[in-house]
Amino acid sequence: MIRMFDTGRKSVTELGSWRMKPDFDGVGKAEEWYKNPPADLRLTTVPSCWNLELDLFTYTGDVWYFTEFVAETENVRLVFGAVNNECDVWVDGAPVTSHYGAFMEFSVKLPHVGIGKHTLAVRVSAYHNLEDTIPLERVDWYNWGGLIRAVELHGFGAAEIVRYRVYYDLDVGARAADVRAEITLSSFGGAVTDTLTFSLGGKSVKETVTVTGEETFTLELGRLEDLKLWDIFEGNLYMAEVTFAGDCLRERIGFREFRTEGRHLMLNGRRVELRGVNRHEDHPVTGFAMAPAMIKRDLDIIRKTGCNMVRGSHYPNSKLTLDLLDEMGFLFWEEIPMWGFDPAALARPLVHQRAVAMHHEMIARDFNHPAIVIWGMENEANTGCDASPELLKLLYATVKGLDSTRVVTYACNRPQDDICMEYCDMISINVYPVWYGNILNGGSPSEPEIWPAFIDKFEERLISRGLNEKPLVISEFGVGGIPGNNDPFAAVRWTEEYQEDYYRRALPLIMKNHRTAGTIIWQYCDTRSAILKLMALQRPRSFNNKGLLSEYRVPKRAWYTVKGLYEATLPDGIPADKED
Ligand code: ADA
Repeated sequence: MIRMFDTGRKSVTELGSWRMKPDFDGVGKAEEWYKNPPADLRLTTVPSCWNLELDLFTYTGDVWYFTEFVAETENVRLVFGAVNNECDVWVDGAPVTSHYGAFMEFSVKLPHVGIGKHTLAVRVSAYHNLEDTIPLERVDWYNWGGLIRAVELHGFGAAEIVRYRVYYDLDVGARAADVRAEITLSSFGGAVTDTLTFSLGGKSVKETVTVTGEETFTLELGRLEDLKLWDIFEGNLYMAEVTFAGDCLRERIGFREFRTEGRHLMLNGRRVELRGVNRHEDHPVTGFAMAPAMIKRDLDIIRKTGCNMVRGSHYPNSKLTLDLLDEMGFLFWEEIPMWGFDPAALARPLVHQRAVAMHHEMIARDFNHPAIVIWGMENEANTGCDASPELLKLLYATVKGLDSTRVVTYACNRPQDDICMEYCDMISINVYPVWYGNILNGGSPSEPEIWPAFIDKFEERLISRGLNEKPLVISEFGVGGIPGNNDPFAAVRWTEEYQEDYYRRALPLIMKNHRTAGTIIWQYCDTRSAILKLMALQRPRSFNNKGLLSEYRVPKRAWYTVKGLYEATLPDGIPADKED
């Protein structure tokens, strides 16, 4: 997986060349394709999304992938960047692992696999239902199936560094931090004794440890002084390196403090506000498997838009994206793909189990990234129903238990009947008062000027529930404008002029409102939507057209307006006319 730095691991091979076959009749397992692949395989490259094969656009059943790898070491680990959505993996015809859930990295350890050539078979299913999959089948994006991120072979000696987390207590004023690392090691069989080292910022700590199986060790590095803090547009990063038994792993760390203080968001001791866009990691010609240069260009455009943050709607992004966000100094909100759950789905134990597992995986992969300042637990679930508080209580406790250093939230689209807002640090609401009807009076047409009254009414509700001392972020809002549909004389729904007019009138009102701590526009660019009856009627061209840019990243009229308003507030996002 391409990263913005050398991870230090000596033996890593990306498995990019594969053959595949859609299993239209679902016979692959019975016919043991994992042992005897069928003869009529097609060529493919990985990462990729199979729906972009010319005949598989709407296919969501099983697809089998086959390749070979050469192990140059006795012990290896196969690392899957992300597979959408569910898969089984076989090596040399024997099952080695299964995994549920796209957008999450997972891996399988293969001790004593044997130096030489091996076969690898993967059955992938992009099946989603309306009951207990995460996400459900009903989403507002295109759920491209496949081996959507890189597959890698990592080689080892007797043991490996599985992962590590760097913790620090930062004294912002003194620019100094007390640092420790929690390092998870694993042996490939028997006890392995060696020196474990952890180095960061010119300091190093060593300890001789013995590992049998998988174990976690804590190493205290002590105090680092004269730090350059990580901040908005100041991607000050420090390389943290761990070595053990011939293995080495590097990650980049940034020192910063992001927290809530009453209704404010605080970065490195000062108040900041979020000026962001929601971004899907998606492009019509690659689906989720966006090439590095495309991702970099998206972030350059987002920087030009005047944003200081990005919400990774609605799933964990690629590691490269996170590296770039770290380096460019963007604040980032990362979330699991739990979107639009209804009361019945919210009550299902399997949903709870899957949501918890996804938070574990997301945080295990991404804990060290300084850009991530917010964890999102879900998006637009029915948080007014009885089943919701129990789940959010569980997820909030899970996330806080895994990481107490970040702000935790969920995006709520029913501000007036939500009953869960005690289970978050920051209140985030997705509201489309003009586009989908007037939230205040039940659906009558309204104008962008509705915003202050809407926020006041919501604030009254927060006060009545004793929840008004938390920051409030408008995590989604926007209207559709079809690219190239211009009419300055009739600026009606779906024209670029209508969309531009909305932001020109609404955005300053939301930004300067005393109660808001941020605005995250829906959305960065147009994205292909699911092909479901429900969506098709509201999604001309089969796209969600609320992008500031088209799906090919061409700015619409609204982009220029948002850019002007956002840029004037940079870097901290606080407008000059902010109300007290
Ligand atoms: C929701 C949802 C987005 C998108 C948006 C819209 O807020 O979270 O994914 O569907 O609505 O365009 O309606």
